[in-house]
Amino acid sequence: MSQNQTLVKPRTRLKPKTERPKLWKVILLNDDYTPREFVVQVLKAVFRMSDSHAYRVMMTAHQKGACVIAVFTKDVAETKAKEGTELGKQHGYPLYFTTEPEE
Ligand code: TYC
Repeated sequence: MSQNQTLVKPRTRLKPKTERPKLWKVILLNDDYTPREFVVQVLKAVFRMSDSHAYRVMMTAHQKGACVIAVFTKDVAETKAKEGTELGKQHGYPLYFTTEPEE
């Protein structure tokens, strides 16, 4: 066999492909007591939504019982859900944000 023949050997991957971190949904739950306008203010403050987007999200939760707001990494999702829920609590409202992993 020739000495300088280049052998191209398919190499099995040593470095595992980096998996994307799973994303978590932040979900707004409806309740009977929190004023609509307050929900809109919280959505704007915590999730940086425009007035019209916040209003649509609030109305979806109001009519359907819940509305997915956005997806974030686990840490960010939990922090934002806590911030929103805490703002409601500070004003005596049962406003509640929860999180769940995306499939
Ligand atoms: N249902 C509330 C009301 O009628 C308004 C509301 C909307 C509260 C969405 C929570 O996630 C919510 N005052």
